[in-house]
Amino acid sequence: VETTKTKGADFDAVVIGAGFGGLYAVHKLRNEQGLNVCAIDNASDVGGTWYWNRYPGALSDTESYIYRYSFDKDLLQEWDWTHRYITQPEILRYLNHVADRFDLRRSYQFDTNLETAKFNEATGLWSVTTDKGETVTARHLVTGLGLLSAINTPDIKGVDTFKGQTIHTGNWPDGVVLDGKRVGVIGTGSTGQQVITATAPIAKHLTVFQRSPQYCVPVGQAPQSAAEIAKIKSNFDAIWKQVKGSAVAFGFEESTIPAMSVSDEERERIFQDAWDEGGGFRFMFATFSDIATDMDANNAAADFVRNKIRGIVKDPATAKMLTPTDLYAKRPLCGTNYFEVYNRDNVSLVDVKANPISEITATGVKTEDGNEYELDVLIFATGFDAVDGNYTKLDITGRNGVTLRDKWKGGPGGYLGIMEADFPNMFMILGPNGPFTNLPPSIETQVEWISDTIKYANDKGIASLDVKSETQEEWLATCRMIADMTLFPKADSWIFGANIPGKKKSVMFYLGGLGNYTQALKDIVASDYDGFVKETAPVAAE
Ligand code: FAD
Ligand code: NA7
Repeated sequence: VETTKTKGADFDAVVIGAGFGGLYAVHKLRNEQGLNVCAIDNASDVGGTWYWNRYPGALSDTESYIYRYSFDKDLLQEWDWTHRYITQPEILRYLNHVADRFDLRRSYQFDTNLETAKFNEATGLWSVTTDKGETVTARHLVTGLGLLSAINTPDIKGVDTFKGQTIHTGNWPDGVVLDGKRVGVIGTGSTGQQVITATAPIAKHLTVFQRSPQYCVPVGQAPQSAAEIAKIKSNFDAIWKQVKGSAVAFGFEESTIPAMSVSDEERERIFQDAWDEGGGFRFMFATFSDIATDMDANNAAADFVRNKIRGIVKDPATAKMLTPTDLYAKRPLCGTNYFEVYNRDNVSLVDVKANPISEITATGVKTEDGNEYELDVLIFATGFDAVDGNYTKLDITGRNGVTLRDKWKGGPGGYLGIMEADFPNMFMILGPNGPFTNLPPSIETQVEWISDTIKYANDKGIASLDVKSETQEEWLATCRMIADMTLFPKADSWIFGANIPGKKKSVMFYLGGLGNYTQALKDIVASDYDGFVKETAPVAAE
């Protein structure tokens, strides 16, 4: 029987979320530190992103061998994969296996939503209330609410009148039948491209409603042989060392060569090699060092992809609609024969920037030019209120009655993507202004730091640990400075919160790379948490 070490509290820690982040937090805090942990998720089971996003075609575009945990050597050896990239069902199976293997499920209460969390300054405890009407107290609150988890369904007139089936990709029910149906997809981001590619061969007709065309390169999906997998497995120590020391943590060395420093032929060859090898992050970061920072380099990469689109798509008018003219500075996308889809007779493309959707009717979608598209199923691949979306919809109250929602009105803050000044003992996983990478290694890095920090606080009898406002401000200034050195803020996307109507565009990531980020975390520990407010009374840990 676990006993609570925190005097006067129901639990030592409450963990929210059963994705990669929350699961690992429960393992670290409960299994390794012996803390008494209560965990909840509003889903019916573990998986997070991979529980919810069950749409056909859902795939991680991080390669299989590094879209996983690295913390357990046996787990790395025993869990197999078959292809270079893993699909949603495989990732969900993996996370279920992890939950079983580390006996994590018994700490969870599923189908339970966190509604309010309030910090009590007198006791140094968090009081957490759920939609089941339960309230529990704990010293530490760890939130793995997900950064691409709060779904965004645009408020389009008549959306409730549609008589067919309406589905958001991020809340995909089981048993959806698309075969032989007239299917509409709104959205052509990463998710839209995946669901479009998977639906085109089975739908009677697929109508794609595109607002902004996006660059897409091949993902390079292919079976991986037993020999290749064995080689990776024998090399995992070196692989993780490289991944965690790199910038984007996608398993390749980022290029150090500026695009314009080589001849036109050489540049074309390097882009072609990356196109043939596959991978969006690889195309953006392994080809040249300055595609995300230099206009000419960016344009060269963009031009290469634009030419490919013109070469692939047979109908010139459709090709033109599919060809982006803006910067190549959103999250880089990749897929399997995405542009080829538009050569099919049963697929049509509607430009809803030129002709916005005016309303959704009982039978389909109407655009402003008066055209009507009759549909049986309407799929919203319209993305997420990313990063802070799951936080600002909750009532989270810190010191002096300040709420996170109010504090982040002008755009989210966040220290290291983990903490927020005035919210002591609260630790976010993938909160605002954390690293922009392949995420499992960043999640692990954050959860390990959170776990070490909680241990530090408990060992020292620190009742409440808070980051000083000035420490946080310095971090945010760094994040803004690095973002401004890149072209990313110039493109409107979820990375800067520009995809949600009314949301203030702001810096939400540390774009300095995982290696530098990890060093920043280590420096904090080495400085004995200089830059933090440490209150020792009331002392709780026994
Ligand atoms: P999540 O997996 O999002 O888990 C958060 C959980 O918390 C969810 O189950 C949610 O329902 C629950 N929750 C939220 N609020 C509450 C509340 N108030 N009460 C109770 N429970 C709550 N990342 C990559 O690195 N590579 C990829 O290729 C990649 N592909 C992706 C493809 C898609 C379609 C999507 C949506 C995301 C992708 N991601 C990818 C990002 C992915 O979200 C992360 O890699 C990772 O799964 C995040 O794990 P997490 O535990 O932080 O959050
Ligand atoms: P994204 O990348 O935010 O894409 C959403 C798409 O939906 C994008 O094409 C949007 O067009 C489109 N959209 C959003 N609202 C509307 C309205 N009102 N009308 C028409 N079209 C609309 O989300 P994803 O789920 O694809 O990907 C998110 C991340 O998850 C991805 O990067 C991976 O990391 C996994 P817009 O471009 O805004 O014009």
